[in-house]
Amino acid sequence: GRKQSLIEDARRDRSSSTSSSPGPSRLGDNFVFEEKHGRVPLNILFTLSNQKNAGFFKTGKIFETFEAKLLHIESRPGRKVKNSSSDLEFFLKCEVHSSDLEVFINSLKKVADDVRTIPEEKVPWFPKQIKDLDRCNILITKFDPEMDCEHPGYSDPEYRKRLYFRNILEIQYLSAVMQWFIHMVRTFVYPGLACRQFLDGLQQLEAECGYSEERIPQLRDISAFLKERTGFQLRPVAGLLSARDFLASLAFRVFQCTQYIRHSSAPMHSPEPDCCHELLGHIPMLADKEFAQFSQEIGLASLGASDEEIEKLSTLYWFTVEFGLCKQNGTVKAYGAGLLSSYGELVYALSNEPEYKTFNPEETAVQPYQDQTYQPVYYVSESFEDAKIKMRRYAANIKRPFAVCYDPFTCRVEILDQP
Ligand code: HBI
Ligand code: NLE
Ligand code: FE
Repeated sequence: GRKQSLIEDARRDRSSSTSSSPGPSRLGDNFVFEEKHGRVPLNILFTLSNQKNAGFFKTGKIFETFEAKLLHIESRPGRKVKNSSSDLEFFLKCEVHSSDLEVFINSLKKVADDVRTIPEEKVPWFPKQIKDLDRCNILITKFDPEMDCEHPGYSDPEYRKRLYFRNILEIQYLSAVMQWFIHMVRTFVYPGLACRQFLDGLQQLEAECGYSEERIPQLRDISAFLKERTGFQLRPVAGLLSARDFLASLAFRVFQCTQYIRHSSAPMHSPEPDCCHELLGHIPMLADKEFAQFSQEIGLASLGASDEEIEKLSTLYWFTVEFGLCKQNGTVKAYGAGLLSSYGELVYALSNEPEYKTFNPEETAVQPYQDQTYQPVYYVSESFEDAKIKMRRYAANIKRPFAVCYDPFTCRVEILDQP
């Protein structure tokens, strides 16, 4: 009936139109369709001039005729055209039978002005609630004592065997590290180099969480401790995760924590995270409210972001959470966990050898870095607060076709569409 006659109209139009107008046949190139029951998703924008407001119902008729499934509809004042009062602009999301696509659009063009289609954005999957983090499990094998002759454990078969299971069995050694570390923190060395938040956090961990020379603190206890302070919890992980998966967990205040320990021949620096790095670098910092929030905000900004944006966010994470310096009472102090857990690099970073740059997210995000040895350049922020504000501003400018909002009551991420 009516659909058939529209299709015939469209055919006639197409044969009479000149090739200078590419028309909707171009559609096919612009879309990557994922067909659902023979229907394809379509986002359409059109305007209706004030005089033609009744035209809206004509567009509705077309939707009906083509059995298009309407998913979302929105109107807003459009551009002003000459002296007419303002036009209305409509944004619609729908699903149309793929075979009808061209005719459908052409029919709309007859009753509405400025009909445009916008491609469906392809958003990478991301977790919406804590249990989805089970799917954030892409492990990256980067520092492998089996393959890499530079690895301090390469010529130690015992260590290699242990690391194969990614477990701490070297309890004695971890005790020794803790003993040395706590000593350094208590003496004048760390107070001169580490930021106040770190020293406070470590003191609390000693007083309340079983950090000591004699006892190995258990992940469950530390997790419960953090949960009470800042809502962060720990989750054991076998090694380096993909940046996307690692950052996503931060959005839920979950920190992925390695279990194995570095080789005892190189206690001062390990290129990869190990339990010394997590326990003595990250955990004291995560007990600070402001820092916890800073970490979560990086995580939230990463959800559904493009690969390029993930790369930038992970670089920002690197130069702040891992290797950040900030001023406190006029002196530069370390707040990055990669520095705090590595006495070797901590002393180097606060010597006058490396280059310092002022933290500025746009610039820092594209600074190349390596993870084999000490950093040649460190970013200094005026204060913690300053880094947080700048990072927030940066995150707000990341382009995503939606906004996310964390609900602390349900521990879920809510998605707000913003076309
Ligand atoms: N995975 N387990 C673990 N720990 C990290 O610190 C870590 C990671 N994956 C990626 C990563 N860090 C870096 O890319 C950050 O800059 C995001
Ligand atoms: N270099 C750090 C350390 O030795 O503890 C670990 C850095 C992990 C990114
Ligand atoms: Fe780390």
